[in-house]
Formats: sequence, structure tokens, C-alpha cells
Amino acid sequence: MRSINDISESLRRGERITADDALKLWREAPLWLLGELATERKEKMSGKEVYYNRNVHLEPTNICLFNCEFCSFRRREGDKDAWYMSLDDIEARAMELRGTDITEVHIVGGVHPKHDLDTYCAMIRRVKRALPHVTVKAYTAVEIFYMIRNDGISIVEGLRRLKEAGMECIPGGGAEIFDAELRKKICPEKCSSEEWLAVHRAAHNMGIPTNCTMLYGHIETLEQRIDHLERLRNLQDEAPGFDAFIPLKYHSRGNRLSEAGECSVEDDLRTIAISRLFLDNIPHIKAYWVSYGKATTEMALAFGADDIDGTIGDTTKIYSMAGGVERPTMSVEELEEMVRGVGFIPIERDSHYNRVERNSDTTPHYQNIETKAEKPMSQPITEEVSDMATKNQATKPTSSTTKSKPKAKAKSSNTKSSKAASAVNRLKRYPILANIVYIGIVGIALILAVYIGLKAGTRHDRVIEVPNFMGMAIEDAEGVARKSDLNLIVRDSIFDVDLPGGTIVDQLPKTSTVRDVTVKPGRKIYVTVNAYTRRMVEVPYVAKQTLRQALNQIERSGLTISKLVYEADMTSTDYVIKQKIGNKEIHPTTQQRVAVGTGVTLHVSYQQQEQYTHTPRLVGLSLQQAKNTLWDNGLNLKNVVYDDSVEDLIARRKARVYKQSSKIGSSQRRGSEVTLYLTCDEALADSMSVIAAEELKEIEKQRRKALEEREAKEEL
Ligand code: V47
Repeated sequence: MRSINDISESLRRGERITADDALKLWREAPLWLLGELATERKEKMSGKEVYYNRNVHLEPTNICLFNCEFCSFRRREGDKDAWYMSLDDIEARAMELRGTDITEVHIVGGVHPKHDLDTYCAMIRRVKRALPHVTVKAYTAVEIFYMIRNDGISIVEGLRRLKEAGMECIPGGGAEIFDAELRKKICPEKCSSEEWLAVHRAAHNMGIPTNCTMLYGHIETLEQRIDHLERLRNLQDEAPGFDAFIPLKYHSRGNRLSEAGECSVEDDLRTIAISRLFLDNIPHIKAYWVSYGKATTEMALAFGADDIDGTIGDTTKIYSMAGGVERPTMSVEELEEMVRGVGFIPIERDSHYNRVERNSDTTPHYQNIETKAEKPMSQPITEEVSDMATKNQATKPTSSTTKSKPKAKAKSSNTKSSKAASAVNRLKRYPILANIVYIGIVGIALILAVYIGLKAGTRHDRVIEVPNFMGMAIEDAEGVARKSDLNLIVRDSIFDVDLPGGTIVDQLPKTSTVRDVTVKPGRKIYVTVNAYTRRMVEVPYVAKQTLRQALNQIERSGLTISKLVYEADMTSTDYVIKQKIGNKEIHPTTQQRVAVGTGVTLHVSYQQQEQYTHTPRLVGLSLQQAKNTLWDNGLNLKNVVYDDSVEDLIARRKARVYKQSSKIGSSQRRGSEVTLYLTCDEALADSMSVIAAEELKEIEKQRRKALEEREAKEEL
């Protein structure tokens, strides 16, 4: 076994360490040495930069089939504090996020018994439909493995479908601890380690980047931690694709491992440092601030972490329910302050570690499109910043030796004037004051640089009001764009039978009735156009599936529902018995191509005792959302009535339901028809929507009460 000295020297030469070396370091190396070695390694890999992003989490449900010992998040169906978001809820949530500056939605939740691959794909599609330019980082390998196995398809095929739906990368959750014996104890129902690794291997081979995690600080041994890291390192050697490793500190409140307690901050810092040193092939180590809290996250940056995750906006409950940060949210300013305070350079990144640069006067989505492909720029390291880093690392006996060149350069420019040089020397005697002055200088220099850069890049500060292209023919719109010095890009096409081909149906940035939306000359305006000809698509065979699966498949293929015809059955409800296009029945062997938007009639089963369904809330939804919701609940659309505010065909696309013919929560025979009333009057739609939401809440309260009473009676 090598000595600590030998291992340190070997690390400094950039060599790989063994599992035994890592174990020795973990047990015996002084904390300051781990900090120094890990910081040196971090700086070799990512310089002085520390990354953060603007993100939210979406946790569609906490109802989970699995019952892991460490989990405080999981609930059973019917539990009082269980939650479940339907596809419409998810889309509505994503719609609320429109206009914010996030670049990533991280979707992860319980493994819900009724979710299949189609549901998971539909969730992503709904999010992408509302937020086309935001990256969806979705589903742990555990969720993915479950849905793929249930659908009886290969991992590659499952990932292909998720990718097609809009999944761009996979988060690192579900890895827990790979050791089979321990896994059996803490999460026996989850997929095995081999299966977890197989999902990530396949993703990497398909070019889908992923993250990886380790849940530590409960009942695992150090050997099991190292074994976990080694399996990750081996996979990364074999099939590179991990972007970041995230050590997840176990939190003990409200779960069945509580007795294990929580590990010390020293253990956290050792874990982060050893991860940085051992995982020499994984570019980033993330200190997830939601798990660590702000103080430990700051320290983690001096132990090799180069990422702190994002703004979050109080959107995840996994940690708060287990005793981590309550209502986790941080502004960009707070995140940046945290990084600067420890002497590093905060960099906003997208989900692929590209640097995001923002101009103050354009919409964020728009900027992201333009910056997405950019690679991270290496930032010159100023003397001020690197000095601050060394000063703040109080545990380090010697200062870092890296990046001496920029230091010398900065020094020579500082000594141009002898007065300035003596002022600098004087300042060096007062380190705190020096830091403040240095920060001031760096701040002013940055503001000046940004100002000068903006001036140079904005063609004499000219701004252009974005024209309203909606409803224009694409040829006319191109003329208008040219005259305005804008660049029109067709981003997508749809097919709407009611509209002439080539009509623009959507644009980004949009115009507004309440303020001028302006951009700089030459900017791209992304438009969606109504296609000239209908695309032909294969009719999928959806019989012998649940109604929900069939609806998802039909939506995915670009077709729509003509009607749901309910037929009595002895054994099942909401199963598709047969499907027709017009009068023609579709069989498994039928190969028929029809135009996009063609309606399919589904014959669906119901058992006598389940012949009634409840009318869902439709008020507040767009026509398409309302149709999907009706079908999902076994109902049909009768008529659509537009009020006077809906002036033309283009406006119809923006209209929302303000009234529904059947009362929310009322009992209806499956297959019944509902008429929808739509308006473009936002205030009307919003106020009716608020009333409808209240009504629904009241109905749900009453239902829960009735259920509890029934359960109480049954118990008696
Ligand atoms: O897999 C669950 C962990 C994970 C507890 O990829 C717990 O960027 C501590 O993976 N104490 C989900 N941890 C979260 C996750 C994640 C988070 C942030 C960023 C990324 C990324 C991924 O949370 C689970 C599990 O390992 N977890 N319960 C608990 N009581």
C-alpha cells in the first residue's frame, strides 16, 4: 500500500489512483491536504470557473411503487399528502414558466403505477410544447428502466422514444449505492446496479449525456462508497457520457433510516474531494446546494466541486421533506455571490455546460437559442481572483502553484505606474481592505467591458420593434422582416385545415398589447408556419391498449380523435376494443396512411359499475388541451362556440375555454358530449379559470372527506 505522500505526488503528476489509494486518502489524509489536492485537480479540469444554471424541478407525483428505506418523499395512492399532476397540470405548470429565464426543467418523481413510457414521453412533449427552448433533463435510470421493462422493449428503443419526445439529458438519481447487498437493504425494489449502469451506458452510446450520483452518509461503508465510484469510473472509461457526479448527502428526517443519523460536514468535504480525485474522467463535480445548504456548499468549492446546481425556485420537495433546505430557492445574484465569496468565477451554464451569455434587452428564450451551441470560454484568470482563492483557503499550508503566467502578466500591468505599484503594495498589508478594493476594481472593469462590448455589438444602439407576423403569409412576412433588418427563421410547421398554407401561426419573440417588444437589428425571429400540404402518416394500431396509451399514441402520430364510442364489457373499463377511420376498421395488419389531423374513432370498453365518469375542469384551457382532457376522461366534444372577441382564424388558436356545458365534477355517462365556449378575452378566461379552480378544490375536498369517512367506517 502506498503512503499518503506517494499518492499525493502521483496525483500531482496527474496520474490515476487506485481504489486502495482512495480508501487510504479517505481514512488518513489530513483535510487540508485533500482540499489542496482536489482544488489543484479541479483547477486543471475547469480553471477558476464554478458553474450554476437557471433551472426548476418538476416532480409530477410523489406516488411511488417503490418503498425505499431512505426516502421521505414517497406516498401511496390515496395518502393525504400524495400529489399527482395530470398531463394538463404539467403543461399548465410549464406555461406558467413561459417568460421566465430558466434554461432547464429537471423532471423526476415517484414511479407511478399507472405511468408507462407513453405517459413519460407525453409529459416531456407537454413541457416542450410550452417551453420549446428549455432543455428537459428527465427521469432517473430507475424510472426509465421501469417504463422500458413494462413496455417490453429494449433500453435503446425506450431511450430513442424519450429522446424523440424531447429528452436531452438524464439526471443522475437512483444510483444510491451499487453494492448489491446494501442495495437489497435500502432499496430492494429498485432496478439493480447493473440495470442502472446499462441505462446510462446505452444513453452514452446514443449520445445522450447523463449525470451520476451516490447517496452517502447512511449505513454504507467507505469500501462501498469507493466501489460505487469505481463502477462509475469504469463505465465512463468504457462509454464516456457522464457530465457531472453529484454526491448526495443522506438526510434523515421522516424516513426509515433515520436512526443512522447524518454524517458530519468533514465527511461531506472528504467525499467531495475524493470524488474529484478518483473520478478523473468525469468533468464536473456538483455540490448540490439544496442538499448541502449554503455554508457546506461554499466549503465544497474549496474541496474540488465546480458546480452548485441552480436557482431551483422552490420546486423540489425531495430534500425539504427529508430535512434539507426548506423552500429551496436562490437568485442568480445569491449564487454568484456565493461563488465569488470563495474566490471563484461564477459562470452561468446550460444543461450541457455551455456558457450562457445574456443581453439585458432581449427575451431570455431567444438568447438561449443563440448561445446554445457555444462552448465554454476559458476565462482569463486575474491576479485578484486567484489571490482571493488562495486567501480563502485557510486550511491550505501552501498556495496553489497553478496559473502563474496570468499572475505575472497582471502584475506587470499593475506596475506601469510606480504610484499605483506602491498603492498595491500598501494594500497587500491589509488583506481584507485589499479584497474589497480588488472586488471593486474587478466589478468596475466588468461593467465597463460589458458596456463597451454591448456598444460595439449593437449597431449604434438601434432597437427595432418586433412586428406582429401572426396571420401573415410567409412571403409577406419575409418582406417585412427584411425591411426591418430582422431575420425570419421557420422553426416549425403545423397543419390546420382552416388556414391557408404558408400562414404564420406563431412567432418568438411575440408582440405584446401592453408594451413594445424590441430587439436589435439582425436578430432572428422564429416562426411556426401552417404547411401547404398535409403530411401523410401511418395509422397506428391502438386497440388492446388502455385508452390513455391509445390517446398518447394517436397524439404522437399527428392524428386526432373523432369520437369515443363506449361499449359495455364484462371485464374492463377504458380499454380500446377496436378503432376505425370513417367506417373502415383498422386491424393489426392494416397499413394505411392518412393525412395529419385525420380523426380516429375509438370503441372503448366500460364495466356496468363504471359507466359514469366525472366532468373535468376545462375552463382556462386551450381548445387542444380541453379536447385532450375530455378524451382522457372518457368524454366527447360536442360543439365549440367562440365569442365576439375571437376575430379570425388565427385568434382561434389563442382562445381559451371560459364556459363548459357540463358542470365540473358532475357525473356523466362515459361517451357523453360537452360543448365548449371559447374567448380571446384574457381577463374573462382568467377570472373564470380562478372560479373553476376554486370549485374544483371544493369538490376534491368533499371527495376526500367522503373517502376518509368511508375508510373510517370500513375500519370500524
Ligand atoms: O435518487 C432521496 C436522493 C435522488 C433522500 O442529475 C435522498 O443534476 C438524501 O438525483 N436524503 C434524486 N438524498 C435527486 C437527484 C438529483 C438532484 C439534483 C441534481 C441531479 C442531477 C440529480 O435524491 C434520489 C436519491 O438518491 N434522495 N431521498 C434523502 N432522504
